[in-house]
Amino acid sequence: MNHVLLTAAILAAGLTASAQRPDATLRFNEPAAHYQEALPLGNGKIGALVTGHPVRDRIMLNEISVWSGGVQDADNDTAYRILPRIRESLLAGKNKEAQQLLQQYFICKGQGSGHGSGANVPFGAFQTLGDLTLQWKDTTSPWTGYLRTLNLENAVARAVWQRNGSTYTQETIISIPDNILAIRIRSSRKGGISFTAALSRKEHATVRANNGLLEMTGQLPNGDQPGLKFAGVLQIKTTGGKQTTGDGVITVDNADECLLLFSAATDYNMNDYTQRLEDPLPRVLQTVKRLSGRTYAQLYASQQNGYQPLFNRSRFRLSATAPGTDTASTPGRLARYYAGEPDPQLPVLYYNFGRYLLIGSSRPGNLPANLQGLWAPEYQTPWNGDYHININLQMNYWLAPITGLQDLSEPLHHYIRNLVTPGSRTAKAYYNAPGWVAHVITNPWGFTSPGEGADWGSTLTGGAWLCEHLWEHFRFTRDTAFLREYYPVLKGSAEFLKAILIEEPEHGWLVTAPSNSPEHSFIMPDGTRASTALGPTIDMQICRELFGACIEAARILDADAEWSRELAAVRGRLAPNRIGENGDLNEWLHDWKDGEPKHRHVSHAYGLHPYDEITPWSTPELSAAIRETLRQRGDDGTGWSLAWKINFWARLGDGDHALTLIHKLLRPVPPQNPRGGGSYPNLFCAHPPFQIDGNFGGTAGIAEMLLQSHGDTSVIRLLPALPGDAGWQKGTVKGLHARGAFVVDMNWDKGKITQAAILSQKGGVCRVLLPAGKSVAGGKGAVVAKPANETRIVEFETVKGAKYTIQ
Ligand code: FUC
Repeated sequence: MNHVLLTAAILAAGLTASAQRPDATLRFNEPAAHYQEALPLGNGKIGALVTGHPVRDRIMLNEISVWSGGVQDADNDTAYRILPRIRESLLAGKNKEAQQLLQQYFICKGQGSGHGSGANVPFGAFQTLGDLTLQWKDTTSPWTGYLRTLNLENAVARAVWQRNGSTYTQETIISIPDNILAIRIRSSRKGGISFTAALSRKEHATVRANNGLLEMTGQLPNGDQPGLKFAGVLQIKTTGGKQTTGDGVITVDNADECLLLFSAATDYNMNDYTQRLEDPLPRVLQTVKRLSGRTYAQLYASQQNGYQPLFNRSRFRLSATAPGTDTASTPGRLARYYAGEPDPQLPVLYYNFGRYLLIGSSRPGNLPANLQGLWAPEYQTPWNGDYHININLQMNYWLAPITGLQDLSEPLHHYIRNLVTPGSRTAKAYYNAPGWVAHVITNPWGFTSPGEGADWGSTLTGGAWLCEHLWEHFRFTRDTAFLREYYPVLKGSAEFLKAILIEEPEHGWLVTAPSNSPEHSFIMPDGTRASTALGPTIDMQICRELFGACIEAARILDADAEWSRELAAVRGRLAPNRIGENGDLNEWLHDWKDGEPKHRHVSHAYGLHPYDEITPWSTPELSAAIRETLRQRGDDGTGWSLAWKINFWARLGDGDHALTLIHKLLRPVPPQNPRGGGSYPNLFCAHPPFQIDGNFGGTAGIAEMLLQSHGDTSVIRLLPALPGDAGWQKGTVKGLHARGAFVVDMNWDKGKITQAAILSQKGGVCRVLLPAGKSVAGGKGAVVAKPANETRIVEFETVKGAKYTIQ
């Protein structure tokens, strides 16, 4: 590429190279050839992946509720009868036999997830809505000076290029308040814009031109039941030139400027997924018509009002820069960073991108972010793009409370609540138990049965793990009304677990049965390989966490005193964490060998993160055992596995090791030949394939390196895991949240806090690990904690709305 031309193009577009913050811009010198190079935009409902091609531009469209399949009864109603036999086998140490029984009688009815290919079975799949393509009339002249950026500060995807002496600028936004995708195309030469726009979908859709608009409508497969209906509408407004509609296309000739508006909806009913809304087309037409009088500037202004307040709640900045990173392409930066060149702004960009993606894929009133957020160009999205609850959906939301986006967890909370009714049926069918259960795979149609493979699909603590997010929401916000509202969900999950626990023969501990440690297998001393087990460590940790949360919640809400006493007694009898012969934490009740020593799930470290019963300061021995477990597992893994490990090392207070994992997470993965975990050119996390959990988990991990507030007393720890790397020694972060409803801003230099401020949102006691030599001053300047020679925990009563300064 001619450098002079590139500079000219940038200047023509009113940008300067240095105006692009390396910590807030994704940048490419080419159009996207793969979706993992495209620029994602979203408002939590509509999503787009923009390729920005000057000849054949493809914008991949999504709507978060575009799910095939539908409500089904997948519970095997007589399964509970076999439960005693399964348990007997487990108690007799015949795990393989138990697993065979499980596979035979204790899986879901029907085809389950369709072995991950469920698009055309009742489970369904999250699918693309279709494509918007812009076929430019001029297919032959070359283009130069190409630049494509995604600016995370204003959520604008922009492509600029020169062709035939004209500079073209294409800007795309998706507005949160207006629920519209808007593309503005400009040409510096009058009459320079000629293209044909089409909406398309390979299956189950019809496109027609109607009154100058393009309408795409369709209905997805759901066996012999009616499937979900969807609709998308495109309108193009042109300045100059002319516009004609043809057979399912709109053609624009010689326009000076164009504004494309697109909106979409389905008949998925958020209030009751067993029912359908009315036909979505009239609703979408109404949205497009209502907005058709607006200029791009007006739409942009309203989009900024929707987006910026969310994005700006938290900013993380490192002072160090590396030359050239403000003009280098994102894939170029990934390659150089992985080769060991410094680019301290790249992890910051990752942090900003993670928050950007959550704002784009999770919006109150909608479904939660799925395995791909809401960006899926596929018809058979990998793993159905579903809601896996043995790590993945949970990981999607770890970043929300810490990075100031907790209100965007509402879709998750709503989703969890929706699992209660079907989960109660599943609890009866399989365990003859009260309360509710959800296993491993779930969908927006209320699927809570075990999956079709006993080895992976029957972990019975998926729903209970989700409950952690309800409790953590309370810990972060101290919102008692929320706790009251969701307490029955927590309680129902605890009631289920309490009812299904059995005594194991050796110590009389209470354990779950049958369950497994997510997707892992063990080798028993006699050489038996299996997955089905009594009381895998993670289950026990989840029980302790949930029961503890329920006991505490009942106390706060002044409810269920008797039940909560019973629960406390049961909690005390749960199988404890145990350290094995090799110094690592046991993953199962016994010190069995790992089926796969490098397995991606490190489920038994759940007690360290996300749960916090194990910490370096309260349980140093267990903490050391997890360190050993992590050493044995190694530093490689799928994308989300690497992300989880960042969080583990941050909680272990080892910033250097956390940075090693960040480095791995940023390993460039080519879309054409993806192998091993890392990042695609557009920073989408590569499992591979693309899975967004790694983006969100990685962002949460970075936040955990900067601020922690877990553990019994929720002590706020500033920079608990700052790496020794030169690039991290000076920085600022604002808007990180701590448990207890505190918001923390801080600056550091030479790796040490220079100043911090803690805003108390709700009042109450604040505990901080105060660095040596620092004091805390209250709102009116009064010193509430004096400096000391050593780092220590100080505790002070706060006033709601007041800010406390550490300096
Ligand atoms: C979990 C993981 C897999 C994959 C799938 C979607 O089951 O074990 O690696 O991420 O979810």
